[in-house]
Amino acid sequence: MTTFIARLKSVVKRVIAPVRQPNPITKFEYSTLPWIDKGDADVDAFIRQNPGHKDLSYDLAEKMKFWRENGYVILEQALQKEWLDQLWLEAEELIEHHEKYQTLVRVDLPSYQNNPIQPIKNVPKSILNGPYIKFNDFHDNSVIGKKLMLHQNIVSFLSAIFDDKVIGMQSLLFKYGSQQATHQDFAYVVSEIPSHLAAAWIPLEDVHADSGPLFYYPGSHKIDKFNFGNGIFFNDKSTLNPDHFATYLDETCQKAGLEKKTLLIKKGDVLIWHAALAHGGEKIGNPELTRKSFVCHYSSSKAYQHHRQSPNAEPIRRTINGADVFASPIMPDQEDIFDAGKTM
Ligand SMILES: O=C(O)CCC(=O)C(=O)O
Repeated sequence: MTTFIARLKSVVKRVIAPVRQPNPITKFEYSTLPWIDKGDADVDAFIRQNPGHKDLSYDLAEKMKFWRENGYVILEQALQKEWLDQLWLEAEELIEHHEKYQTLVRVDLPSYQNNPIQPIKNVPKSILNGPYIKFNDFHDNSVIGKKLMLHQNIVSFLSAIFDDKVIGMQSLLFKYGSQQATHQDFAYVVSEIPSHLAAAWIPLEDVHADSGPLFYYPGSHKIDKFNFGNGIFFNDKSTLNPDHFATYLDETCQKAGLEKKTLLIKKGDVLIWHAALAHGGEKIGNPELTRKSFVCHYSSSKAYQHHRQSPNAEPIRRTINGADVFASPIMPDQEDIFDAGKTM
């Protein structure tokens, strides 16, 4: 009898389990795409209906049309250089007196493999001053970081492509090139609607070709999504890994005839890219060369309603240029400790 019941349970499990498994997500759901990614997107009609976008350093309609086809835009000389210098000055203070600060850094070195995310005070200065470091969410600590993240020229573009209020989700600060393999951000930076995601790459100095510049494949935001074995997001249930993802993206872009471009922009310019633009960091050719940069990820108000580190709490919002960024729920006492940006 016991064996019969055990066998019956096992049959029921085999029949029921697949039914219970939610279908893995293998593409962006068409109905939830930002309007500009839909087949009938009419940029000129949008501009006519939303005439408020004035005083920008670029032609919004032209940039939006370029975005729809290529999955990125470069806004030339859109950011004040004094703001960029101030941000890097603060980064230098953060490194120099790291024992005073709690900012989290990611260390991509074998010795940190088990615990790559560390409070900055625990990481030696020699490591902080080298490659393999990403400073996480420094905008939490810095007024100028927040002002750059939600700069009018960036927010105006993003609010047009989302047709919604923009939310600054997270940021990374780099001293050297990341050398990161080809990827698309939606697999790692997950908003509640995965297609409602974009990023800005802000150089804090002119980019040198040997410093490990960012590379990207224009048009790659339209290729079929990679399946990690459990859908389009990479997590602990995935059976394939970021190396497989990179190989798939490089091969698929090559087969589709998409050109690989290197980002050699100047301080003051900004690159904004689509959730699904394939991109990565080139190998560093000259280890003496820095590639100081600030990378911000964004979503829309509809798609990002709670801070990822506190999904059940109402976020504390800071509003700049009509866009929001949520205060850190884990380090409230570290918010805006670098406040020189207040008077800039
Ligand atoms: O700056 C880089 O080299 C890579 C940044 C990046 O790929 C990202 O933040 O998604």
